[in-house]
Parts: sequence; C-alpha cells; structure tokens
Amino acid sequence: QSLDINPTPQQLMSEGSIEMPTSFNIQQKNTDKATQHLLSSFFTTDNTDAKGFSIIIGDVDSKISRKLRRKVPGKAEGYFIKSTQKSITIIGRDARGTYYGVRTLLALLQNKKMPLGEILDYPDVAARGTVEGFYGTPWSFEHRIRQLDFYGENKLNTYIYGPKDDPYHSSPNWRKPYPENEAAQLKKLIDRAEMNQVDFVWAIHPGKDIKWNDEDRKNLLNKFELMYDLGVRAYAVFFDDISGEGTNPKQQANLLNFLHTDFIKKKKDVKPLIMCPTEYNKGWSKPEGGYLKTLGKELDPSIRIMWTGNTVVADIDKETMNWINTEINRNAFIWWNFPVSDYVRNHMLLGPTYGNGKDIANDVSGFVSNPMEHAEASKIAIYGVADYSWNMTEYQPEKKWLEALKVVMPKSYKSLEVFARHNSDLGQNGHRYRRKESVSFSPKATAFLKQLKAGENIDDFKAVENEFHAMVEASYILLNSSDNAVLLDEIRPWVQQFKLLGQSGLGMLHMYTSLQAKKTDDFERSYNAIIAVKEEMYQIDRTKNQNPYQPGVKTATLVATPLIDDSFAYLTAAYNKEFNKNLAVASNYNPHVLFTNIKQLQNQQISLTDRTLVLNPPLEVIQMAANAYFGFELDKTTRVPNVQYQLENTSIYKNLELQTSTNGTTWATIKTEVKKDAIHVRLNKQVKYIRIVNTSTENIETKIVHFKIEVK
Ligand code: LOG
Repeated sequence: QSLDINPTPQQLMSEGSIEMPTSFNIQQKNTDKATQHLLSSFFTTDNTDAKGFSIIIGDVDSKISRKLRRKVPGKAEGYFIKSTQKSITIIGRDARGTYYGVRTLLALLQNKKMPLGEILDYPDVAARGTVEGFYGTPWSFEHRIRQLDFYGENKLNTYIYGPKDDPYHSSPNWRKPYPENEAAQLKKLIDRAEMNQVDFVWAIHPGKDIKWNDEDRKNLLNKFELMYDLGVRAYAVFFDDISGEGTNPKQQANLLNFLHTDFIKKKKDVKPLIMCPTEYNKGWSKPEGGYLKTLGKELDPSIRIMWTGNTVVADIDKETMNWINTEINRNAFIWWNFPVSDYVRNHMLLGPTYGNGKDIANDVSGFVSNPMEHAEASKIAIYGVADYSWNMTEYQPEKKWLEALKVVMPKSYKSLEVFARHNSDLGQNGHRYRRKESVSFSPKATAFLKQLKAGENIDDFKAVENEFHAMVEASYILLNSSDNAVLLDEIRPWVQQFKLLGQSGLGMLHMYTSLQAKKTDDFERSYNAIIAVKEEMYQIDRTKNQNPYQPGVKTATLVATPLIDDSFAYLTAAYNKEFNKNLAVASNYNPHVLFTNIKQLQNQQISLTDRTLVLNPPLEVIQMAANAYFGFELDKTTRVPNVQYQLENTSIYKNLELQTSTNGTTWATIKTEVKKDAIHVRLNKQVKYIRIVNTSTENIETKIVHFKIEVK
C-alpha cells in the first residue's frame, strides 16, 4: 500500500501489516506541549484504553529501551519509529523530532491496515518553510493561522514574518511598537507556531531610514525586546530593496553583531539571527565593492545570510551555492522567490515546485519560499517545498504537485488540476522567470494551429475540443465547490476568466466547423458570441484584482489563450476572404515599446489600457548611471496630451530631465514642476519618443512609483 506521508521519509522499511487497531494505549515518556496537543487531537477517550494497542512516545533522553534509542538518526529533528505486532515506538532526536514522529504516526493511522516495520527519518535542510516577504496585501490573521497549521502538518519549521507592506516591519514605523490589536494577534500567531513546532521568525526592515547611531541601535533593541515579550524567539533583519546609507556592509555587520552579543546571546533561548543582505543575488552583487565579502568576514559565524540566487527570481543549483558560500564564508540561507507573484500580480502561479538542484542539501543553511499574497493557493507550491527541503534526492515534482492538489481540495482536486495546469506560467516579466504551462496540451495546440493554417485536416480536433470542455466543466465545478472556500475566494476571478476562455475556445471550434461546412449563419453566431465573451473577460480584467502594478486577471496565457486568439483571428480573416465579409479581427495588441538603456529595466513590461500607456513599476531600487534613461517608443508619432510620473525621493528630480523626440536623435527638454511628490505635465505634443534621463554626472538610485502617458 502507498503511505501518503509528506514529506517523504528518508528510510522506510515495510514488513507487512496488521489489522488497524481500534483502541490505543498511549504512553508518553517525554513529550512537549506541541506533541501532547497533537496527540490529543487524534487520541480521545473514544479510541484509547489501558488495554489498547501500545504506542510509546518519547525523545532520546526518555526511559525507552536503549536498543531502540540507539537507532534514532543523529540529525537534529530526526526520529525513529518501530512498528510491530504488539506496539509502536516513536523516539525523537529532540522535541521536534518526537513531534515529527507523531506526525508520521498519524499519517500511518490513516491507512486501512497498520503498516509494520521501521522508519528512520530526518530533514536534509535545517530551516525549511516560508518567508512572508512579498509586496502587496499581507496575509490575514486567519490565513496565517491556516499556514502555520499546514507547516506543522508538513514538517516545515520556519515562518519568517516580513511582509513588505506591514508598516511596523519597515520604515519609518519599525521603531514603534505594534498597536494593541496587532500585538495581540501576533501573540496568537506565535503561540500557534509553537503548537506546530514552527519557529516564528520576526523580521525587521529598517534600512531605508536607519541612522548608524546609538539612538537607532537602542530603537532596534527596544523593538526586539517588545517582540520578545510577545513570545518571539527568532529574529531576522532585512536590508533588501534599499538605497543610500543603509546599504553600508560594515555598518550592517556592526549592528547585527551588536544584536547578536547584546540580545541573542544574552537571552539564551533565542535562535541565531538571519539577515537578508542588500546585494541578495549575484546579478546585483558588485564584487569590486566588497559588500558580500565584508559581511562574510565581519558577521558572527552564527548569523545566517539569505540569498535569492543568480538573480532576484532564480532556481538554485550547485554553482549558485558554490559561488555565494565562498563569498560569505558560510552556507547561504536560500530565499526562493517562488511562487511569489508581486511582480506579475495578474497571474496565478499554481504549478509544481521544480527547478532547484537535488544536490545542494549540504550547501544551504535554510530554504524558504516567498509565496503569493494568495496564501491558500500558495500551499500547492509550499507542499512541494516541504518535501524538497526534507528529502531532496527523492523529490518528485509532478507526484507532489498532484498530492498537493488533493490536500488543498480533497473533493474537487481533479477540477483544480485542470485549472492549475493551465495557470502556472508568469507571462513575460521583468525578472524573466518562467514556468511550464499546459504541458500535455501544448503539442496538440501547436499541431492544431499548424494544420489549421495549412488548410490540412486537424488530427487533434477532438483532443482540443475535449480540453476546452474540461476547462469549462472544471470551472463550473470549482466555482460551486465547497471543499475549500478559502482557496476559492482567492482564485475565483481567475476561474471565472478560465471558464470564459474555455467557452471562447469551444466557440472558436464551432467557427471552424461552420466554415468547413460553409454555414455562414452558424459562423457569424459563434463569432458574435466570442466577441461577447471577450467583452465579459475584458470587464473582469478591468474590475477584478485592480492594483497599480499588474492590474487584472490573466489566465492560461502561455498556450490556451494564444491558441484561441490566433485561431480566431485566422478563421475570421479566412471567412472574410471567402465570403467577402468584413468582420473585425479583434486584438488588444500594444504596439508601443519600452525605451531604455538601463539593463535592470530591459525586460520590464508596459501596458496599454484604453489610452494610457503605463510602465509597470518594478519593486526594487533602480540604478541610473549618468545618461541612463527610460521611457517609451511609440509605434508612430502620436499626440501625447499628458505625462505623469513619480519617483521615490523627490530630491533626485533636479538631476533628471523629461525629454521628447520625433526621431530618437534630437531631443526637446520639457519643463516640469513637482506637485505632491509627483510630476504632471500637460504636454499636448506630437512625439515618437519620450524619456526620463539622468542628465547629471552622478549615479541615481531610485524606485519608480509610477510613469504613464496618455496617447491619442
Ligand atoms: C524582494 C521581495 C519580493 C521579491 C519578488 C527579495 C530579497 N526581496 O526585488 O520582497 O517579493 O523580490 O518581487 C524582491 O527578494 N525584490
């Protein structure tokens, strides 16, 4: 029988099974609060009895047969289980190991028969879990509670609390205590974490405005004390996405070493510090500045240094680890930027967890995933992270993905699978990170289009039709499912969009068969229906998930949407030609392009809605050397009535010019005025190029808050 245990145990020796006992005699030798609590969630007066099947539980220091205790793996958080005809013994290396042993026991008890044999188990990576470190709406209290329970269930031990948009985590309010309500909620979360054997790591992000003086040192210490009183026993300090004085590595190291000696060491019951450096990925590191080497040399060896990989969003391999570990003199603590979607907010990332090397277990001090602001939907990826970081070499992405879907939607998982397999890629994005999507459907879609355009018989017509049916059906089932209302709340607009997309696909197929049969009425009816469906999709895109970054709701963007759009356009054109008609070939094509010489911005997306052309603002600090510029190149010379932009830190405006051009070589400078930190210009000029350029000789560091123009 298959034992559904996540994460996969390291060694499982099966020796048959016996009938599942109905009554148990629990003997707790040496267990902590979390384990007791977990046991009481399953064993009640209904299924326990002094004469029941014996279950003996304790850690290596408890009074359990020495022979068995010797078998417990030497690794922290490991455990050993022996299950015989007469009894089950669970022994943990430490309290957490015992807890994990009980977790496995509860999974065993879910089987029809009780498996006999031995399990030897331990994690490959010391710290495993998530970092709530994204921009956007922080997770709600209820979501966090659900997450912490999920981590306990899947043997994840780390939750780093660092939402960028919590004002008391970052500048300027990091110095202030949480208001009473927030503090009370945090306390509840910390207790919940403890009950799940999860380290609640509270992170602070002070670098935007920290002064390297005694006062701010005290402010930090004071905040740490306040958090300690709430129950925090693990801390992190983040210096990511900042510019200016806060980025100085010597000062950062001084401060962290101070916190280490004056706080962590003194408290005795607090875990080693975790820090996120300013240069947190190789792409941004400037070896000549010596930033990372300074941290590596100066920081106390116990302090963990986070790392996102070769770029901000990257999968991690051996080379990645070799490089960074040499720089920082220790094993980096991986901050994996998946499934975070704060830079592609109109997408749902529901695909499998894959892409990281299976040979880096001994090169990392931790592995945490930065998830989506959609907490429940992120569980699909987190489930995979739990298995990957526990037992790397055995990790199977697809298998774990299917399991995860079942875990989050025990009844409607098949429908969720249809939806998720078409909603995993990010679309084009500034970080150039992509995921597989519609994998099994993709070759059919390609063949369909090819044969359609070549006027050949379409071999996979039925298969394509079946997929569109599956999309519509899955959407209806999901929209009316009741097995995870919390998840449904997050994905609903995307499912609605997906349903409409499936319907437009079916309509497109009907256009095809009608054209084949030369049934013009049928063709035009389906054509008009698709136009109406597209309008409904457009409405969803314009009203749901509105945010200033990537507003709207995109679905199945890699394979299914382009297939339908292309086929629709092709069929309409073919119909127009054959019947001398004039049906519009709808398109939402954006003909304008980004115009920049800044490498960091090269892949940044721009979007055109109605008549507004927007640079989707990147989240991180942009480096603008002298003569660096960014702006737009319009497809042809066009009247631009208005221009608006805002950059963080208004003092840099004096070093920048707004310029326009009709040929890209001669430029006119436009007079600008700052109002409420932003610049609005009534331009009303014919332009082909428009840009903001650094006309000073200095390097400018800034964040783009927004940049948009109107095009007539
Ligand atoms: C931020 C993070 C954000 C992520 C993805 C780190 C260390 N910091 O570019 O808050 O969620 O990228 O957009 C980041 O990754 N900045």
